[in-house]
Amino acid sequence: MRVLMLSFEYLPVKVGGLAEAVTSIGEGLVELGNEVVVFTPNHGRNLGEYLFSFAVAFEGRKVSITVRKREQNGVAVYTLSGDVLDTDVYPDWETLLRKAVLFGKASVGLLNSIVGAFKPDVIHAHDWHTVFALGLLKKYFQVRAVFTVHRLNKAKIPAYYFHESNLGELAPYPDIDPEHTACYVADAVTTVSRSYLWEEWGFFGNFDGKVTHVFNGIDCSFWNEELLENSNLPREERRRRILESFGLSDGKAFMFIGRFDRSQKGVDTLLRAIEILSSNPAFGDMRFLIVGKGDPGLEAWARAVENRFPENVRVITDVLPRETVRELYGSVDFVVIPSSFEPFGLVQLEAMCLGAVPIASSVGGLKDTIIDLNADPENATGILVPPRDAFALAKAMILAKELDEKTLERLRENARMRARKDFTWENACRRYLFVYENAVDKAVPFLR
Ligand code: NHF
Repeated sequence: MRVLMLSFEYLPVKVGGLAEAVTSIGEGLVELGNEVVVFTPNHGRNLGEYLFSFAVAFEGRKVSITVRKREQNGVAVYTLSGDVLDTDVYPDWETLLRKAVLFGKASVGLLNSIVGAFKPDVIHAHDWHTVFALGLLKKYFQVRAVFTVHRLNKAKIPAYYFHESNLGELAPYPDIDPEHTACYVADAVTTVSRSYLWEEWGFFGNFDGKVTHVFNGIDCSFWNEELLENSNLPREERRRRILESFGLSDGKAFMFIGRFDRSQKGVDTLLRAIEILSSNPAFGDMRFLIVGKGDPGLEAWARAVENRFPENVRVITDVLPRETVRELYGSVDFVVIPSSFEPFGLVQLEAMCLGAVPIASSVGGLKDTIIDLNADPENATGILVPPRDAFALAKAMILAKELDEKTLERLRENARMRARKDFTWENACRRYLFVYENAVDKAVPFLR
């Protein structure tokens, strides 16, 4: 099949998990013998070779759009440059809306120029920023369209932006939910885990009959224990060395890695859990590596916890290279993922590939990928706890700390197998192909 993908992120341009997911889907589809073209904004990066320029009408003036193209692992990536298309990936809200509109208009001009050589069988758009591109391409080229929600944004935007895009017919009200509109326009809608689909059924239920889930995957060739610097050393020795490098003595090591935000990633729940644990005798043997940054209030709280418990806690606010993160996963005992919600989550699978046992909230993709020790001890791959519950998390961490080596080894082995077999990008791509062909099972039978 010829697949045209629309996305604001494509590697190496990465802000969150979106870039990894879209790039892996593109490359996975190529590996299965499909032709994949990506349209993405230039974001001021100038990657690839200059191809041509054209003008589009935007906000009552003419804007010159420059097209660049690169081949990346078999995928043809076209970038669109000019005016607001060259800001940061996600600039301030108003500029972002204007950027999404201009991306839509420029995408029409670009497909118009290349359609003789590449007429897509399907357009696959990712997240709400592509709503105008999706609407316009669907309108002018009448191609089957699939829209994937990687994370619901739940914003409303003024109808004006649809009028400016020549999509007034999609804006009957003054305030429009762009995700709802994208799902309405698309012939099929997907999201990245089954539990997220169910948790957000209040939204997705509006598209009952054309919505389903397609799980993301994980690239275990990179997240691989054999590639660790000290892969020959026993795990406890790697842990001891890593903790020492942070100025900590040895102990059971728990790691958090992620954005410090108040709505999703739950570092606040972890900090509260550490405070609760501090009065427990088990605390003396527990070490916490907290990696990430973001909300200044949360960073200050994390620093305060570190200052209060200097023997137990280290906060690392540097952006770490992927290779360093791999070393950490390959050395710590547990990775804590206390998200309030998680469409899919990648951290748990990265950890599972590298033998760090996940302790995670029982939500979204975390719930779908992790088999809980209490629910199914034989097949377990980690421990699930209720979200936003610091007491439950503290209790689970004590339970985890007390686990014997045999149980831990079983958890690690189950987790490795599950990540490698069940959550491959190849599986994801095969299922997307069914969605493209309208041959996939619909959501409802899945949910029952
Ligand atoms: O893995 C890629 C990512 C997900 O849970 C993640 C999220 C955004 O929040 O699909 O998108």
